Amino acid sequence: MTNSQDLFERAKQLIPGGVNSPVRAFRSVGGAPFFVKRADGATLTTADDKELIDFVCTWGPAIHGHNNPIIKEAISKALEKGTSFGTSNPYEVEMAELIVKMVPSVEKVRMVNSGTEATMTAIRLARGYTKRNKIIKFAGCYHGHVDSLLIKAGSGALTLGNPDSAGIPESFAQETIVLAYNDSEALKDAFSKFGHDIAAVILEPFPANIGLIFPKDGYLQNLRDLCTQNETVLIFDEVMTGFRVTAGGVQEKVGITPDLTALGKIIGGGLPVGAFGGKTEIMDCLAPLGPVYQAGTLSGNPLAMAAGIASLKLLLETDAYTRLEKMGQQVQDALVSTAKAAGIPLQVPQVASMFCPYFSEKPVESLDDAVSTNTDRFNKFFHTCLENGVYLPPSKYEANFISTAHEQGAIDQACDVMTAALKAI
Ligand code: KE4
Repeated sequence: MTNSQDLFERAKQLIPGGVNSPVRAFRSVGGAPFFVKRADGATLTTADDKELIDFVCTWGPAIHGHNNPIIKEAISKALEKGTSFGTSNPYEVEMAELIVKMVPSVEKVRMVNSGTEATMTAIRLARGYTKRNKIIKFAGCYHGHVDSLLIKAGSGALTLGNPDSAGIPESFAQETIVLAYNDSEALKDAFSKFGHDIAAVILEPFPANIGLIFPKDGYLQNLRDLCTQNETVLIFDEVMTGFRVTAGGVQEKVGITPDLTALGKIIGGGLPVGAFGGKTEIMDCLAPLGPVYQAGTLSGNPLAMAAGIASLKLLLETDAYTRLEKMGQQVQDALVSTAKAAGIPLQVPQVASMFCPYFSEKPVESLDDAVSTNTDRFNKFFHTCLENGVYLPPSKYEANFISTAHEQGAIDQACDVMTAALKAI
């Protein structure tokens, strides 16, 4: 009773949809999800003893691949001293020092246990600091399952076709203004209409929950200027892109400084984690110093901190980003050239170790563009790759991740499988 099919049957009796996170359910690509019993390097071993080259990388955290020996060693060293103390521990200080060093816009940081907690608290903090209620988010951006942000959300919400979740009171939704990403006119209109009522703008600077979309020239700078002019808090949700696209995230890459940043994934080395940080003036509004409350039993958990510290140090001490960029470009080149030769309309935006195959004639610059890409072709591509040992994210709205554990052999093999899958379409 331990193969994927049996496990899924048992899971469905007790866990809604048989999954603890909807995007794992394969609802948009079809078919039944597989279960994984172990993972090593770039490889997942399923409950059916099938080995897969993994491009999901547990949705971002596994930038050094799975079961990395140095991260594992860090966790077991911490484990010898216990799992959770309910008091502060030395790892939390080292983690804060690392984050502040790697992301200069973060002057102070607070650890939490998920990306959702990070964005949820950043919003509350911005509202408490500005004493304003309205926030702006962008259609298709996903910031975790926060009530005020599950409006026109991306990732699993979009995959399941319900970007507006049930259970959110209209009174909450009214405080959230949703704009189209990359539309500077819409931004200007919103600020001229609501200007000094807007507490915060939150966005994924490179939206990666509608696939992978890049800002038009000047778009982020324009947003930065409007927030400054209106004393609105600019929040970059870098839960996914932080430490992924560069050590300092998108903000380092594009040279735009947000007021607050939400972080997660990589800083936990695969264990539950989130963090948010930014200007001292804003962060000091947080309890116990200020009136904005936030708390967490397991925040700064020593095991997660030890794993995250090892993960960040590995990024600082190796030439990870050079290798990751090279592998990202190799995958993009292979897919684009094969699709061109086969006459298949395909876009493959790529940045560092993130890429996303869109079956589309034209470049994807907005949520509408992403929605209109060819879902059937993506699903065929997904399943053909999976049948041949390559696991891509089970939704056309998710980004693919490469890790430093994807040795050249795995990348070459994956490119062969993906290009063959393209031709098969
Ligand atoms: P978590 O609460 O899932 O740790 O983080 C939420 C979150 C916040 N911000 C961004 C930009 C994110 O991408 C996420 C979570 N990412 C999804 C994958 N696109 C997690 C996968 C899942 O929901 O199972």
